[in-house]
Amino acid sequence: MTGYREGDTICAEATPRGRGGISVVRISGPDASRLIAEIFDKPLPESGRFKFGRIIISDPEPRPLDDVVVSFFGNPHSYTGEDVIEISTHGSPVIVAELLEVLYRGGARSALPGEFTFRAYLNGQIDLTQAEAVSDLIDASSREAVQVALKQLGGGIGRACEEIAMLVERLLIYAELELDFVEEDVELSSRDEKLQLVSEAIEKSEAMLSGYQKSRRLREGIKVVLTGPPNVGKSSIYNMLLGEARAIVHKSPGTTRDVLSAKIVIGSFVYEFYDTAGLRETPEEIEDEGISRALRAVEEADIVVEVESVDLPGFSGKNYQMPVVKVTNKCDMGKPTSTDSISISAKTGLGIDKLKERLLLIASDDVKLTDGTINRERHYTALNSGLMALNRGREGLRNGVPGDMIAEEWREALSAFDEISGKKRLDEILNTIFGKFCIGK
Ligand SMILES: Nc1nc2c(ncn2[C@@H]2O[C@H](COP(=O)(O)OP(=O)(O)O)[C@@H](O)[C@H]2O)c(=O)[nH]1
Ligand SMILES: [Mg+2]
Repeated sequence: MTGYREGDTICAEATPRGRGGISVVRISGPDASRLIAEIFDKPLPESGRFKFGRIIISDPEPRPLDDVVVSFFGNPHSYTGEDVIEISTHGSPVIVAELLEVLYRGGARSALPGEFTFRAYLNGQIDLTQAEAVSDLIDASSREAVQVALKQLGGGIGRACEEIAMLVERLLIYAELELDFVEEDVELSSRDEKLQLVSEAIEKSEAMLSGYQKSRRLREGIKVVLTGPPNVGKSSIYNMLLGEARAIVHKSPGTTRDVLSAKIVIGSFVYEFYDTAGLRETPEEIEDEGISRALRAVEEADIVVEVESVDLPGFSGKNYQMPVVKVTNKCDMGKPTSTDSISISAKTGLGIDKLKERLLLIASDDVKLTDGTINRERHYTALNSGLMALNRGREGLRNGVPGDMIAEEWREALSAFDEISGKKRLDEILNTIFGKFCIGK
């Protein structure tokens, strides 16, 4: 288990350790107001208010420690759902250490990592996905990641799961009731009605799953594959984007045979670029393998960059599943013939910024995530197993499988959806989520 105890009063420094403008010490639990009454020279402010005053400690003679601001958030209108008091001191590690010492002596205990957030979860202030969002928000390293975490903090995932769970709950209730009346052969709802309920649940689950792919890309990198015939300058563009000569560039066609990849950051997105073998009809044997690898890379791409050059004009005319950016290279040699492509020169750097801008635009368009977008392996696994149970249940309904067996599928689906929002408090889930927190959160 997480090692958290409930019911006692915890305290910790909520700001990073060290010297600064202010430091904040946070206290949560039933003894919070008593602890402050013992050391603050003013009465506790009303809930939701703050008061400026002095901390005086007995050492054993009374001695002033610091002038502080005390904020009070009365149960249940606080982060944790308990009485919470935040003391803003001057940002000195010595003051903070002494203050904490006094609180320990008064009966408070040092909070474990993530324990404030854990209490918020226990007291129903937030669900598990929101607790994860708090940790994501603190860890976010790009603007987009902050956006995603903030959305999740709003509880959209929990609500989306709840919507699906309610559909499944109805199916389960029908199934259980019908089992009770099995002798009388009562049917509380028609098979069509049940099929409609489960289909709706399946559709919603699938929509949530597809959003996952996008949000994962945000963190792991957007796959951009350079493709086109040999010698148009794919490797040169790749090197230019990376800012170093990673791929071999040569005037003889068919130089690139393996797929190379490297990550770079454009704007606040991470892109993973792939340089591939040129696509041509009559290659040598080893090049043939390179070409099939190139084709596979294109299939897995998030964005395809198709390259032609002034001396070797012509695009493939292929239809791709993903966004395509057309690029005409070697514009230092003359004017391009096609008009719907970006003119660049890997030799002089002309137009490279335009290419980057286009890639940025595609990525930002692509990540307009909805409220219910899941973004963790944990969500994905649970959602997926819920979806599989729903599909099995639907098959069962269609094939006239006995009601008790179908009910089992609904139960499994329901527990999968509850697992995401944490309605079911599984020890191991709690450990992995709260174990990563820092103290004071
Ligand atoms: N003039 C000019 N030559 C280029 C440019 N980009 C590539 N090349 C030349 O075109 C040839 C093929 O380049 P490479 O990057 O190996 O093409 P790839 O086969 O598509 O990877 C090399 O001789 C490069 O020096 C460019 O922008 N301008
Ligand atoms: Mg090449």
